[in-house]
Amino acid sequence: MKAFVTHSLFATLLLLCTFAVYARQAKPDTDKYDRKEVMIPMRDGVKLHAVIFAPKNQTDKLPFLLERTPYGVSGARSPEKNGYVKDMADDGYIFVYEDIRGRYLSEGKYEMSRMSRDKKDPKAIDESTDTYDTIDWLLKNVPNNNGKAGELGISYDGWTSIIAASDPHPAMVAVSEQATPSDMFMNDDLHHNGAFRLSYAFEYAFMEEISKTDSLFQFHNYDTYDWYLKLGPLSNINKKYVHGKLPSWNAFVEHPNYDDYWKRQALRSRLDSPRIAIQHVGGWWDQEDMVGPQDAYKFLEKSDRHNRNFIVIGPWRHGGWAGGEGSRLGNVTFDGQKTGPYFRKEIQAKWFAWYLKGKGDGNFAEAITFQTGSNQWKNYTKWPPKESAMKNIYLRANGKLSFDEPGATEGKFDSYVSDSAKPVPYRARPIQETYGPGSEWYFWLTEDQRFVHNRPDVLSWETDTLTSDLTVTGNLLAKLYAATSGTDADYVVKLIDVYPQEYKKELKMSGYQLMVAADVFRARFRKSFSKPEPMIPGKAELISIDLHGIDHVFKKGHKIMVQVQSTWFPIIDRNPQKYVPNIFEAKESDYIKATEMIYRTTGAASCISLPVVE
Ligand code: PG9
Repeated sequence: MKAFVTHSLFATLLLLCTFAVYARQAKPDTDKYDRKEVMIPMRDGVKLHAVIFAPKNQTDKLPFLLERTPYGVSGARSPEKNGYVKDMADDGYIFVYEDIRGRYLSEGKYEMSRMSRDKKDPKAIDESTDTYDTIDWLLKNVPNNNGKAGELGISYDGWTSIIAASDPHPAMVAVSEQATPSDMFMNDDLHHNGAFRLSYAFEYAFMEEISKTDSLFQFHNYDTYDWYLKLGPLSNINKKYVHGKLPSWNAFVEHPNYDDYWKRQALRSRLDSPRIAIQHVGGWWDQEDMVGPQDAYKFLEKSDRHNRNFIVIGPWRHGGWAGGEGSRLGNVTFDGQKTGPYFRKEIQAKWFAWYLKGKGDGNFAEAITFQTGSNQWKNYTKWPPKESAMKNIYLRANGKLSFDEPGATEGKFDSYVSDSAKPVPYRARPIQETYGPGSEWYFWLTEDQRFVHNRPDVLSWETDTLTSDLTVTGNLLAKLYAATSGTDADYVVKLIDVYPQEYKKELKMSGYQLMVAADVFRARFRKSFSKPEPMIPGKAELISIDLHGIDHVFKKGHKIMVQVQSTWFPIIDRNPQKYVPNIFEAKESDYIKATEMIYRTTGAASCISLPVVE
C-alpha cells in the first residue's frame, strides 16, 4: 500500500507510469517541509534508503512518524500535500519514509512478509530489527527530535508497523497498523479459509518479485476471467509464464496446507501482548485485508492489561480512509458523512498527538465503528459489544430465510450443479487485472449481487420485508450443512441487504443487493486446516464459516438475503471438486462437475448466527 502516494495500490499503475519521468524531473517538494534523502546503515551493514521531511526552521522538538514500505519512497509527496497525514503535518512531525530491505533504492534481499528472525542469533535481521536500527539512527542523526517515534501505514506498510511493535525500540511508543494482513492462509490477501486467492496472489507476487520495483503482469486480455479460465491447471503458471522465478508462488505450491510456513508467518505467533499503544484500522469492505486488523485486535486484546489496544472500523475499501471524503463507496452512499476527513482529523491525528506529543486528553474509545445502514459513528467500550446476543437466521424451503427453525416436513435440501468449467465470476465481467486501468477491484465487495442472483449455480434465501430496523453488531458465523457428489468443494456464503424494490431515497439503488458479509471455505479443511480430508460423496457435514465482524442496520422496508455458491472466480481458484492432495498439482482431468446439496432440515439446519442488538 503506497500510503504516502495515494494510500491505495491503485497508485501502483499511476506510479509505474509516472515514476521514471517523475524520478528524473522531481524537484523536492519543500513548501513547509525540508526534504532529505539518506541511506541508513543496519546492523548487518546493509543500507536502507529513506526520505525525511522535517519542518523548515523547526524550533520545537518533534517526534518521528515512520512509514516503511515495499512500494518505493522516492516519489513521496511532502506531508503538507499528502491528505493522509496533512492534519498531522499541520501540527508538526518529522516524517520518515523508508524503502524496506531489497526494494527500490534499499540494499539487501527482499522477502515477502519476511519471517521473524531467530532471536538466538545476534546477527539475524527481520523487519523489526530494521525498524529498530532505523529509529536508533534517526535519534542520533536528525536534530530536534523529542526522543519518540511512531509508525503508521496501510496494508504492507501496516504489517511492517505491527511487526515493529512486536519488538519495539524503546523510543517507539505508538503504532497505527492499518489493514495489516494477519494470517495469509486463513484470511486476507492470499487465502481465505484455505481457499487460494488466485488472481490476487499471482498478480501481487509477480508485481513484487519479478523485479526490485513494481511491475504488472501483461495479460494481453482485458477480461482476466477469460485468461485464468484458459490457463487451466495452476501448474501452468510456472510451466508457461514465470518458470519458477517467483519465490512466493513457489511457496504457495509447496505449502498447500496450514503448515509451519504459514503458522510462523501469522501475526498470532509473532506478537504476545501490546507492548506499546496499538491502533488497528480496517474497512468493512476491504477487498484485501479486511480480517487482519479485526484478528490482530482480537488476540492482542486478551493480554491488554494497560489498555493500549484500540480498533477503528469504517465503511471503507482497502485504505479508503487515507484520502478523499469517504462519503460513498462504489454505489453505496453514507448520508453525506465525510468518513475520511473525520478519521484523519478526529481519530488518527488526535491519537498520535497524545502518544507522541502528550497533546489532548488521552481519552480514546476502545472501539470506534462507522455503523453502516444507520450511517453513524459509534463508540464501544468493548468489541464486539456486550449488548449483542446471537440469533440464528435459518435457510428454509422455497427460498425463505427466517428466524424460525425449519420444520421436519419441509424437504431436506436445496441443490445446484457446480461446474468447475463454468465458474461464477466474483465481480461482473469483464474483470480487468487487479491493479490495471479502469479496474473495479476496489469496489467489488459493494457490487450489486443481482449480477449472479438468478444463476442456476447460485442459491438464494430471503426474508419477508422487515417491519422494523434490525441491528447486527459483532462477529457472524455461518453454519452450513453441505453435501457434495464430488470429494472436495468450496462454499461461499454471502449475507446481503436487499434494498426496497422502489427505493425513493435513491431510485437507482432500488432492489440493490448489497453484500455486508461474505466468505469462502474449502471443504477439505472442515476438520483441520493442517490435515485436509476428502468429502464423502452424499454425506452432509457441518461447514462453519467465520464471516467476521459487521456493524450494520438492516432498515425497515429492506429484506435480508443469503446466497450460497461454490465458485468465486478468479479471485478464488477453481476447486477441482475431485479431491487431489495438492490442488497446485491438479491435472485438467481432475476438474469435474459436482452436485452440491445445502441442507435445511431438523438436525441439519443451515443458518447464520447473527449478533443482534435488541
Ligand atoms: N494487500 C497488499 C499486501 C500486503 C501484505 C502482503 C501482501 C500484499 C498491500 O496492499 O500492500
